[in-house]
Amino acid sequence: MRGFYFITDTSLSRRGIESDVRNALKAKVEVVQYRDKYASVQEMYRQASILRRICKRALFLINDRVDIALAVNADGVHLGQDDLPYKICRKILGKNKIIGVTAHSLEEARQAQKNGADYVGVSPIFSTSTKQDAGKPVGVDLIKKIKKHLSIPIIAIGGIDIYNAPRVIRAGADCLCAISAVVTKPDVRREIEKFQRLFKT
Ligand code: 3NM
Repeated sequence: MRGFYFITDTSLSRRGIESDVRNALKAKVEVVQYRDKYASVQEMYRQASILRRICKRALFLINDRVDIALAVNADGVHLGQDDLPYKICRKILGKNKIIGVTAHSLEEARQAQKNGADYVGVSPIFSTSTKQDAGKPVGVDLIKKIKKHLSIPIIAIGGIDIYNAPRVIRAGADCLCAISAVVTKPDVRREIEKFQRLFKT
């Protein structure tokens, strides 16, 4: 895993999440995560089915919902610390699906790797208004610390924009996600490509 990790946001999107995902794929993202904290289960299923069909070459993950992931044959799920426990999700999904876990500390990251998580999401790096309950920023130092102790990929998220992204990458993030910095802009593809270029320098 390397480069920009795309996460949908229905309320911030200018042109809708389907258009955003198509643009993210044109910008060659390797991972697309469907995240919607407000949609009904039926709406989630409908949206996720559409995105599943679009994401042929990228990994398609679902935030939180193992049931939706199974229903649309997604490639895996992303779990927060308050979601279903990792071990239960692994049992339900089987060993071939991807499970990523959010960590706010070195201890949580270590536990995630020990459990068998495929990657760890480190968050929130900086302060963000996109997720109300994101908690206190952990800063790029936590990325450095986790990089030293873990071997699974690190995905950085929270308050990242094109200006602070170089620090995030230098700290050791394998991927980064920026939501408001891309989906609120008129040209989503171009914004993501700016981040993608940072990984090549
Ligand atoms: N998770 P933006 S912060 C989806 O802290 C999400 O776990 C977070 O949006 C966490 O790039 C976040 O606009 C939103 O700050 C990130």
